[in-house]
Amino acid sequence: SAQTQNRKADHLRICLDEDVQFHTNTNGLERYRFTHCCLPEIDRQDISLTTTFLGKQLSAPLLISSMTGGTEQAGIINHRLAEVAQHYKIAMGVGSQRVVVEKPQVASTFAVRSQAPDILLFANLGAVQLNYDYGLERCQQIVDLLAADALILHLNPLQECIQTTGDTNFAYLLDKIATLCAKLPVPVIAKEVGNGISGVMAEKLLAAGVTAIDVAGAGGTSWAKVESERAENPLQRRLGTTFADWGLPTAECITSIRAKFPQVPLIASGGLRHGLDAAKALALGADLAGMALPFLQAAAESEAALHELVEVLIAEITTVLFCTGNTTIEQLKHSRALQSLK
Ligand code: FMN
Repeated sequence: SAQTQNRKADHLRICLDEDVQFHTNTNGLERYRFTHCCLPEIDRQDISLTTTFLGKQLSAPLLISSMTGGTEQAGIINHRLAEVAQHYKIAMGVGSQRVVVEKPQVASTFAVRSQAPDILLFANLGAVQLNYDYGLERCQQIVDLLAADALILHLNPLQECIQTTGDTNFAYLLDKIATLCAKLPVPVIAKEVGNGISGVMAEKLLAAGVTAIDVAGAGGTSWAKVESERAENPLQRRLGTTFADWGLPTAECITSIRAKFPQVPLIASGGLRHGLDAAKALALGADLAGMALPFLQAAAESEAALHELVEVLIAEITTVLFCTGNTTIEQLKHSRALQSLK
């Protein structure tokens, strides 16, 4: 557990101080452009970003992606994130809760529900832990700690390859996910960590009983790079460098999953860096837009920086709606305002 805590501390430090983003591979959204409407004929004040996801109302289709917990600094960050999520009524995830099961005294660094009673809140665990002694009981414990609305199971095969003592037994995991989905009373969301979920894999996960997908595609934070920075042996450092740009661009994941599954609750994340990216992802069919690194950077700075970030994101999405002549996110999605450039 000391090892798990050190890893969490390293992740925050590396993500805040080093260049950890994809370089050559992008989120794919630059291949799209909104058709500008020179005469929207709506009042900008009438625009509403209100959205419903997994039965809960949000004031904007935004998610603070799963990041941290388990150390003092992580606790401060989670509590700042929860405060801003509650203030703006947006969704939030916490980082992997494996550390709590190993070390129950760090529970308070995750326990943000009392501070954010109304938000859509996601628990988090690596799916591979289901092959390492995690079953229904521990998953329920993780959900209960947050009074979470859903459990995110993250899929991170590449990250585990580059971690010094990574958990790389992914055999028969889909069956275990299916068993968990059948028994856990809250919905399960399958999420990557920045390498993307293809249409084919989404189909398998949904057939296993997963309720929603968060694509967490390529183009933003590269976990191969993060783990390469902290890897102890040269082979893994080199693996991380070689695979720094591996993965499916976020835009491709969204379009391929949406084409197969018109109704499935779908989260876009991975390399979204402003409200224009978020709006493009929504227009491509996502229901929520998630961001990790931008929220971490703001949270490390101050609560004021976090509030400013959310206000900017809301203003940017609102401006897209205004300049495409749409009053709601639902209208935007059906507007065909987004054009593919190739
Ligand atoms: N994803 C998880 O599902 N569980 C985690 O515990 C987790 N820890 C993270 C820690 C940090 C410091 C950051 C920056 C990201 C973490 N992620 C984790 C991945 C993010 O949720 C997200 O999928 C990924 O960073 C891509 O989004 P981005 O480009 O907006 O950063």
